[in-house]
Amino acid sequence: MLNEGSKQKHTVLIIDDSPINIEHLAQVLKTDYNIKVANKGEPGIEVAKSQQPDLILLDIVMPDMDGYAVCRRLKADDKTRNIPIIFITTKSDTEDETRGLSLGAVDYITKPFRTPIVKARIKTHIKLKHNSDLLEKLALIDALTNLPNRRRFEQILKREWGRSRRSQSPLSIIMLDIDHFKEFNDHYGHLAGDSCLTRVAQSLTLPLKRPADSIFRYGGEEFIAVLPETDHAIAMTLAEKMRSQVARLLIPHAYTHTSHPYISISLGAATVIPSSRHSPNDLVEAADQLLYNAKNAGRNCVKG
Ligand code: GH3
Ligand code: MG
Ligand code: MG
Ligand code: MG
Repeated sequence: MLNEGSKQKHTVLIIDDSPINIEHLAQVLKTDYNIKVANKGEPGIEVAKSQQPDLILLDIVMPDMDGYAVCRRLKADDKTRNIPIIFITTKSDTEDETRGLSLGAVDYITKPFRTPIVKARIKTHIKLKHNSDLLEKLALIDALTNLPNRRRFEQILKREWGRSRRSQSPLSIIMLDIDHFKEFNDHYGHLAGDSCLTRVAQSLTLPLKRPADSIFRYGGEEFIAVLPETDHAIAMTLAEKMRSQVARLLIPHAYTHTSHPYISISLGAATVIPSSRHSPNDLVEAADQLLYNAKNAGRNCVKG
């Protein structure tokens, strides 16, 4: 999907009941695009879901299910909602075009079409889709550390809360914060602070081996990990691994007021089997309180 700039061709799905139309479109597009075809609505929807094309060219007049119905179905499904759809049809009434666009199609081309115009429009819409994907991605990533940000954390926590609640499995989070980081910035400078944050962020990812586990930059020098299907003992072990991973970076910090004159972190690990009696926010607050306890206990430690 995000293959702009690479050699890989984008994929265009043509849904049309007429073999002649499909053949004609495929002929003019195949040098620039990978072409997938379907001659009916239902198989077209299936191909869209499984192949995730970059754009769909959709006929309107088809037996069984017309293009409007196909469009409505594609827009109602999370898997296909964001794929741009261009209607390509002989129906040239204002009403038809208005209806097509109001269903969420990005464009409406009437037949007979002019090949260069169709190509230009497809190119524009794929480019726009690429840009909006990129923006969406960037909005969820922290620019300094490259970790997903707090907004992404809120999405993932909500999703994992729902999953764990349905499966009645434990959900853990680890909240952590760099010790005496203000002093570090004050003495070594903000640029050194930034580079320290990046290195800490990188090392925090190392103990998280399962694809379901993720870590986010929660705030300035605070990070938070979401660990689905993880009981408290495992969460504590992971938190301890994170602590030692950061301590092992041996980033000098002469003003840390701890016995370890290097950058260290304090962590709080909280676990819950989600139910209606708790909210995701309660879990975050519990981890925050435990982190506070770790700070009070002398820092560079885990509380759970
Ligand atoms: P504690 O051990 O209690 O957490 O003390 P602390 O000094 O780490 O806590 P405090 O919250 O007072 O200070 C956090 C500091 O983190 C303040 C700010 O200068 C620094 N900080 C936050 N975000 C960034 C950043 O993006 N870059 C840099 N260089 N510093 C940051
Ligand atoms: Mg037709
Ligand atoms: Mg701090
Ligand atoms: Mg802090």
